[in-house]
Amino acid sequence: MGRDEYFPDSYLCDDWSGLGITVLDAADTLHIMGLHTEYAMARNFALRLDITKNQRMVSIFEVVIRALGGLNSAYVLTRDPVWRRRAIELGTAMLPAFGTRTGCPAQYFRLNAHTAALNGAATTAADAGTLQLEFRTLSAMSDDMRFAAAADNCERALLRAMPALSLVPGGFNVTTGKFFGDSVSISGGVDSFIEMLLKTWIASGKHDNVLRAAFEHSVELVFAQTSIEAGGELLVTTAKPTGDGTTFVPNKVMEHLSCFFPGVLGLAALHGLGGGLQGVAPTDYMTRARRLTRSCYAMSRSNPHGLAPEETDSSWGRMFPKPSNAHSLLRPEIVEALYVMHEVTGGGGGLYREWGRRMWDAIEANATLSNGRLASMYRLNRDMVFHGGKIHSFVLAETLKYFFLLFREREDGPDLNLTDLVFNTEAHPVRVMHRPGVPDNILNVRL
Ligand code: DMJ
Repeated sequence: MGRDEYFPDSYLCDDWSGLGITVLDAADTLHIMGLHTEYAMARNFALRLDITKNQRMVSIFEVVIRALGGLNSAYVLTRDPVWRRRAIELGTAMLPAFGTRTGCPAQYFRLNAHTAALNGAATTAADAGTLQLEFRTLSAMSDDMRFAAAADNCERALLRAMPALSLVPGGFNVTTGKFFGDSVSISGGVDSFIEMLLKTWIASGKHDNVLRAAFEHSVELVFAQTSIEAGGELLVTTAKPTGDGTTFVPNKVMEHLSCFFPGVLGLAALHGLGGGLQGVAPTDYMTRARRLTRSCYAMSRSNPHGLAPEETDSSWGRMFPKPSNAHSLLRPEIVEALYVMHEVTGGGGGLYREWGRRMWDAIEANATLSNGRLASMYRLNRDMVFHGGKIHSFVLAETLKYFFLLFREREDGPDLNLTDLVFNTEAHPVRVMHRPGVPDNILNVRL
């Protein structure tokens, strides 16, 4: 126990961070599911974990969303000080990374290094723009404002650099403070930057209106620049600029990663944006969220195996797994959308559970090995698939958690309603509310 991620068909492990990522990422899932023995093992692991001597070169983004997010949530849900202790150590190990010219960390950083020495200034909007919620939460947990101040400073650099007339391209240079890239989309590299504009606004007690305005503006640009209709579905894809750079031509390929977006729109509507929950106009968030959730679910029906591939291509009038990316890592985004839509629609007449049931049945039937472990699936575009690769920690942190929450009755287990909490991009919940006496734009996380 304690290696990062495992290969389900062997005893091999992947160990890229030395933090036992799967354990930290899964601890709150174990608590929420009431798996007491496994939760106690995870806690015991955290008790013995020495973060202060770890000098691995890691992706700041992955460590923040999975390890710090996991530690924060485990503390918020259980109040057990061991999680807080480790979260503070981990945040401290990462703080020097913010010492760049813009205040945003480079993509990779050596833990516990004392300078932000760069081995490349290029990062992405998502990498740099998905730190604020976790570091603000850590400040609330520790009463040490350095964490929130560092992440807020970076977020300001990103907001200053956002182009007025187009979605942010994926790349961001932490030295020049400029975005770069030759296409726009809301998939990998951009996704959680947009997600966190909304969620950090909610977590600020809805006071940090710069974040709200940036989110609302981005939503309109998503539909103006990257969305298409194909085969009766509404899709969000990748678009290239033409001419003067203000007109965009979207392709017909949709990424699984982009399916975080309907859930985000549903959550925004729950919090009163885009016409609110009652919105029925075509451009209201709820209308768009319903349509996009259906399209995301359709990705799982794009092949006879019932799992959604990394990418689908709708160039032939209906969705097919894109041959070069026809595998499933059991990613969470579609079931995440089903869960949020189930919650915000008061059950949605059972529709989202029914879709979730079919997706779960396909996982049980097709993505489970004879040893009972889940496995990624390759070649969903063919009749014969094969299993392989590792199980990413997000399968336990997110995919299984969202399936569980979709099917559980609200009164079973911790109260996780979407009005009082937000899930970070890795499905780690923190409770939110304005804290009197604390400046609105710094910290409003209720613990
Ligand atoms: C997760 O680690 C997070 O949701 C992240 O924002 C992007 N996607 C993976 C899972 O697909």
